[in-house]
Amino acid sequence: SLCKLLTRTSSHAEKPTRAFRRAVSTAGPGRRLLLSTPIFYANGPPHIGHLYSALLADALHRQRGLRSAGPSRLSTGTDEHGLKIQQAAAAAGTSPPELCARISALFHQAFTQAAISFTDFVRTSEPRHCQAVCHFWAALQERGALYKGTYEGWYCTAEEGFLPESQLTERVDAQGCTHKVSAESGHEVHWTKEENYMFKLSAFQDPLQKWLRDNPRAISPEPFYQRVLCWLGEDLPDLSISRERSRLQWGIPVPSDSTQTIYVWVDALVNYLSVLGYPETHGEWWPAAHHVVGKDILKFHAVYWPALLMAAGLSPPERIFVHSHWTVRGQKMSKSLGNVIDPFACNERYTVDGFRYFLLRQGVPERDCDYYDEKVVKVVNSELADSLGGLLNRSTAPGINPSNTYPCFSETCFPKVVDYREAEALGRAAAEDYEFVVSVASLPLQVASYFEDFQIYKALECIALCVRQTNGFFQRHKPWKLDRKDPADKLWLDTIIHVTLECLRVYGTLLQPVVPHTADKLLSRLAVEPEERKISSLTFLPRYNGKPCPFEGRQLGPDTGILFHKLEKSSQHQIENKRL
Ligand code: ME8
Repeated sequence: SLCKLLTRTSSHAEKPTRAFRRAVSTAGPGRRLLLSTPIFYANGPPHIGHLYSALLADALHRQRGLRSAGPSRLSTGTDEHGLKIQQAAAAAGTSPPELCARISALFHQAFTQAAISFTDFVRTSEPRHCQAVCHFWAALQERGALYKGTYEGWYCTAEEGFLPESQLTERVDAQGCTHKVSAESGHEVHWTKEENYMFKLSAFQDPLQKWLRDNPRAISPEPFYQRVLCWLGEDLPDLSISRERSRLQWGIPVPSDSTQTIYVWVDALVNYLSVLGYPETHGEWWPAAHHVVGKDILKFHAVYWPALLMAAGLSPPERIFVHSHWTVRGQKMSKSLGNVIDPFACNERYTVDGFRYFLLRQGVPERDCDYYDEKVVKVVNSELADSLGGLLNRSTAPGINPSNTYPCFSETCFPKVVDYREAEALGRAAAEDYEFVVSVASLPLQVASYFEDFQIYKALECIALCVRQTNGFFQRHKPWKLDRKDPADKLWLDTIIHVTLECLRVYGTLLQPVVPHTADKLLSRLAVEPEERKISSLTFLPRYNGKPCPFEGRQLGPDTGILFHKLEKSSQHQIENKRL
């Protein structure tokens, strides 16, 4: 195949090929997979950080569907119990159920609007979830993982957890009073003493270490894997997993002891099982689960959750994908700073695909990323409107392609060569055209490998680079200067357009998980039928290898409109969350 021939001459194709084989071997056809986002606290409306988590999971989910890798589900939802919600409802002068219903609906709406392809939306106040949590609790108890103990320590309501002295600092308020606060979040902590159920977390230090050592890809990207290994090297105290009901009524009661409420984190984590029908049908899916989480909740997912699962007789999830945070003009997003960015307003202003593209293209899981409006306009205009849209426009313009068809490729103009330094003497394509075609041919594998490693931004970077190269190819040969009436020129003109459309077809196919509407528009314009849009059956330039190209001679799609309208630069500095 072209791919084989070309990858032999391309050193950078080595890595994706290996990674892709690994991807195929661990995720073979028919294999089920649950992808998940965290479930979000129903104490405030969604912001772009929440949307980012959902987009990452959505892109993985859509990409998997296009690879025909097997049935997959994408779960998301809202986390509705706990002191935090109880207090937020009181502050808003409403009841917890009313607050949760309202906020949960906003998350549902935001994700639907952003074309998140979720298959399950779970609310922890639903009976199916409460039943799953009770069953999970009973499993922990039956297996001897729980005991009753008196717990005292500094409790942080905002983080819903006890914090050790090492994670605290002091803050002096305007009145000169000193308060103990969490060093990480800055939220105040209170000394709390109560009788709780304790989970024997300390007993899982060795099993957790072994699990990670045996599964080096369990937590990605690598720095987060190392961080978890580091935590597991330190003391791992037992965990308090219930609260006195007198202090916390808004939660699930401990099944055998109504004076206690189940700790909100145990409650929340079980959502990944309740969406799978635990305790009845989860076995058909679990442990094939990939959790997308923010770095703030890494310990809960990479230490507590696997330990709880092992204690309940289940396996840890297969993979945990961790991402960092969006800041706004260098500051943490927070309601008190009033700089929370509203996803509804962003989708409206930048379009759904424009904003999806921006977040996934600019978000780097390993490090925090800064958001500002001018950057969105710049990235989206240059890459979606100018580079990709411009390329489609130029290569399908009536002046260039009057028959409005997918033109034919000519082997005479672009002959198959072993050493492309000789190319120019044989046909009309130059050595750099062969090099460019090599990079497009290796793109699908490269993109698959980046998705597999949770580096979607790198996949998009590679695609953007190839789009630029295709524009360069088109520009270099100035097809508008060729004479369609001259038979030799016509062959070459058609070949230039054919190669360009083949490239666009590859980009459209690979971009489907990220910009589904734009990709659909692009592929429809290229007359690519829905069943021809799978990544698994993507071929590039088959005519180069003497194979037939099903698109050759096809009439192009009727929608000749602009692929992506340029966004207007705005004088308004920031989209603020009007809902707050
Ligand atoms: O922690 N940038 O819910 P939560 C990027 N209910 N992502 C961000 C972000 C930012 N600035 N801020 C938040 C909870 N996120 C629990 C989870 S799961 C069983 C229970 C995203 O509403 C990121 O994914 O505080 C983070 O982990 C999550 O929202 C926290 O959402």
